[in-house]
Amino acid sequence: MMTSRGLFQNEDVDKEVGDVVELLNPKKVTMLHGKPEEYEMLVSRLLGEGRLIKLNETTYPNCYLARSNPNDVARTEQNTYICTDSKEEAGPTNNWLDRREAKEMLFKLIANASAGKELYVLPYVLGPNGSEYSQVGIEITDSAYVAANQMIIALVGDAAIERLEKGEEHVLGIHQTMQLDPNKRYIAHFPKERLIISVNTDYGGNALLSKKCHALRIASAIAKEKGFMTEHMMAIEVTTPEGKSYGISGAFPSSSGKTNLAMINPPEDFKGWKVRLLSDDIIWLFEHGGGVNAINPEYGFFGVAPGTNDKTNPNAMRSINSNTIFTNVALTTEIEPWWEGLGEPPQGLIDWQGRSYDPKNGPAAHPNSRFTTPIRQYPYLSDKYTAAEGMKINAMLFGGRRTTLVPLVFEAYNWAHGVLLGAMLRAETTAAVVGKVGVVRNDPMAMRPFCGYNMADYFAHWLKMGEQIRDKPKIYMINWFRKDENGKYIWPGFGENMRVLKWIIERASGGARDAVETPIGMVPSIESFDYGKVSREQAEKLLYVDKEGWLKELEEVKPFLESFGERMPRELWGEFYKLKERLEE
Ligand code: GTP
Ligand code: SPV
Ligand code: MN
Repeated sequence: MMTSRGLFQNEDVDKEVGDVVELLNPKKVTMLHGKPEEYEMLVSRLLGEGRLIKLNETTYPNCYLARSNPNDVARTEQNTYICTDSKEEAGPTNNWLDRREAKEMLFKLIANASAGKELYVLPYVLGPNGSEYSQVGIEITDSAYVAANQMIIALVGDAAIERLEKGEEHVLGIHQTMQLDPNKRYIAHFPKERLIISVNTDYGGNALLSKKCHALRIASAIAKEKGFMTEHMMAIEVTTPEGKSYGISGAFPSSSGKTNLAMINPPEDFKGWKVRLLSDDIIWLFEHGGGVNAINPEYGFFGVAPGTNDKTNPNAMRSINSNTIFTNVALTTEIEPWWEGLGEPPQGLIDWQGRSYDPKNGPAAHPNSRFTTPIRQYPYLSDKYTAAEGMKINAMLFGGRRTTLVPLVFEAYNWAHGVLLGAMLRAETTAAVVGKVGVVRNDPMAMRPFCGYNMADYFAHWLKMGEQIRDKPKIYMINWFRKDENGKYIWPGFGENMRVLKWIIERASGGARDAVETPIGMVPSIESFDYGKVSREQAEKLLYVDKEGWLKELEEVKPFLESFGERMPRELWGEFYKLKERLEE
């Protein structure tokens, strides 16, 4: 048996990690210090095993294709657990396990799981190193694929080791590939223990533990204790031609437009406007100077490939053509990555499962295929990205895929009304999670799968934060996904979303843009709204408030809100009934 001590000088951390290593019983342990040679070592191992395919070095330098086991291509929420003392603490939206029983069961399951394998220890920092809001974690994994991806999406190595040696509080994540058996798959979170155990999966949010598991689920529980917020939000800094900057964040469910809005390329007629990216998926928010500021915990993108092209997202296309790991995309005869949205499928295409492409087998790239890319490659990164105090947020957006009912944009009357709109968010499911796609479900604040405690307490936490923040961001609901009778999107989206951001900025800064008071909130008046390419008739449709439809929506949302029972904040019910009354008038 190899020695499992001496990885860290700090005795507590050394024992904590050493005990896990001993239990997993690998043939070798490698600590990753964040060096380029280590990334190359992981890649060459994966190439040797056939787990990675090297892409065209001329057109895609240092890029690779990975193919997942077809049973392991998206997050599996049915296997995701919050492990606490009582089910009440996890709430009705989470799967729950007793934390003591779960720990015992899982530690039994992972005993000797790394036998004969190499284990990687990845200490990492989330957030700007040096920011008091940054956090440290350690992921222990037997997957070189996971380790390589982690080296892109978190700050792996010495910066974290230094902080761990000083005894800083941290999150420990244990990941074991095992047999990828979907029936024994567990993504288990222990907020009290600051522990994550993920087994029988090797994919994305299930296995890259710094992302959804740490930066959202565990960090959300820490945030509730310490008085900050962790959100499934993108964030950008928009600068007007007059040189005024506005921070805008947006929570949209998985695969519903965060990365694309974060990378927005303003249309031609937006001369002098600038957009800079802070985050494409997750932010942590805290009170700062009377307002609220955000930092991005992440160091890389793990973004959806299909739909990305030079028209929809030219800035992404410029960022992902080097130093990128593509997972589950298709492969051309030029040894370049390909996915739906890039035009006609080229001759000789190989699909995401390595078969000759045949439309009978479904799309060439998996609908949840992704790119893993260092954030520093993004050409328009905000200079606030590295700032310890982060970026001020002036407006927050909630939105999701809704074919009908929800207008293109409207403004909440106040913070509590906005929190209700967030709590009432419903959206069509996507390929980012295993299950039926296109089914409308409740996804409050786009956080349903990512809240590490009872969501009723999460709503209360939002209300409490509102009391602490004097200069509150305005809250908006948006919907890019309305469809016409033929099932076609009415709003062109992408760059055109800039027109909506412009209206929001003028509203949020107390500007002159006209708005109509409606029961659901302030809606742009058709005269004042710059709807760009769509016809006036279509724009009217997109801004229409269907009172009957909203009353039905309230009826449908009510049982969901009731499922939280007595824990549901009264103030939100108050807002709910005020909204209902306005609709009935
Ligand atoms: P996660 O990484 O899963 O959290 O997703 P995300 O919210 O970052 O979603 P992303 O921006 O990657 O978009 C997912 C899909 O929606 C892609 O196929 C995009 O092309 C498509 N999409 C994004 N924005 C728009 C839009 O404004 N209109 C339309 N019609 N589609 C969009
Ligand atoms: C999401 O599902 O919201 C993602 C992808 O951003 S994953 O990292 O797999 O969770
Ligand atoms: Mn996401």
